[in-house]
Amino acid sequence: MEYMRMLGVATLQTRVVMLVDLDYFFAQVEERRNPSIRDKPVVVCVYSGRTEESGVVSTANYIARRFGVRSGMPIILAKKRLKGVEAVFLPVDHDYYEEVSERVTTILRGNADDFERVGIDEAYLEVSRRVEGDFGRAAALAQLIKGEVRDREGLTCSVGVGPNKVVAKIAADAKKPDGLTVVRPGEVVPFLSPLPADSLIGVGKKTAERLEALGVKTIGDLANYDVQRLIECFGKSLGTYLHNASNGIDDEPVQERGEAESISRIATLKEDTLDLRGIIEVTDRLCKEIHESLVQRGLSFKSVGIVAVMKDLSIRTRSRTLESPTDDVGVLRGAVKELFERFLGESEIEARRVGVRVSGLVKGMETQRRLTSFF
Ligand code: TTP
Ligand code: MG
Repeated sequence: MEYMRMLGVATLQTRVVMLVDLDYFFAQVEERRNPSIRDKPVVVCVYSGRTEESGVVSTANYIARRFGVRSGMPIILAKKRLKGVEAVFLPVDHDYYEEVSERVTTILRGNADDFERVGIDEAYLEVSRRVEGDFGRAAALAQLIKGEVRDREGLTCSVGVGPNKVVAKIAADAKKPDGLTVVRPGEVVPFLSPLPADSLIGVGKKTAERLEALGVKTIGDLANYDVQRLIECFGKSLGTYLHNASNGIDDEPVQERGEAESISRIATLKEDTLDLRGIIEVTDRLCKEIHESLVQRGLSFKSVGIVAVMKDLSIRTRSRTLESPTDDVGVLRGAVKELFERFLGESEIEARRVGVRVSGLVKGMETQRRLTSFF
């Protein structure tokens, strides 16, 4: 082992991954800004402007959730549920939440070997090296991080710790708000088995319905389902993923998304839709434009991302990192199609605008090959 280390060869050790998710984020930031609303139901809204009350709920604090208020619900319905209660309705202040999010990101990044922000209030931290594969130390580190976020930003978060991203994510959802759930490698299967199949990332409403038709309700059912049949039903990529993830297997790396250097294009759809074919028609055009720009600049990309601005104006993003950089427009189109396929399967509301982004940009592979063959 020592000898391997001397040679600089990475030794195999248990991975330890954390998912940190801020609690009722937008509403919690509003509570912190104005602590006098803390004991009341707080509902943060995206007002569409058509009438005074038209629009949807972005998020709500846990007091409001006890009255049945949920993200994505029409404001009118939230008001109905809170009738007779002294509740606070506020408009979203996205720029402010983004600022807070960036400061939290800095705290989290400082506690990770590798870091990946996945949304405005969520990030993966690879901590394998700093805790030397020890889950007890990881739990202590998670408490430390929660303390730092609380002391410096006045916010609570929920943390999941597991041997990979899939497990960490589900663990973080297991106890909220202000939760900490640690799932050691030996506990993964019993932890996952009883949970509904749609607790897995990537299993949205549609996929869950199709699984249910196959008699698959829990992650345990999915883990025991024949992998070949899953591939027949869902295609190679999703089928293999469902099989592995339900068995607690996932080796997706935690990695920074390289957002600093990226090329992106976005377009508004003719009508709000969830139809894959219509969306792909638009994104194929965006891919072509991005490809042109890449060729002009002699660049290859390592990551592909999609963005969707939904009917309620919320913004959703997904991305994938490739095994090696490429400038192939076919690979780009394929990755975008796959990401949208999975994303649309999970989404309940229609998309209004869609976009494509490539990042992790490096100088073109062709150039590199030519240079190497020169010597
Ligand atoms: P989430 O982390 O999904 O939700 P949350 O942080 O409000 O609550 P939880 O305690 O369950 O983690 O989303 C993060 C933020 O994204 C949320 O505060 C508001 C915004 N958002 C929307 O605008 N619309 C939506 O439909 C959802 C789900 C979130
Ligand atoms: Mg959250």
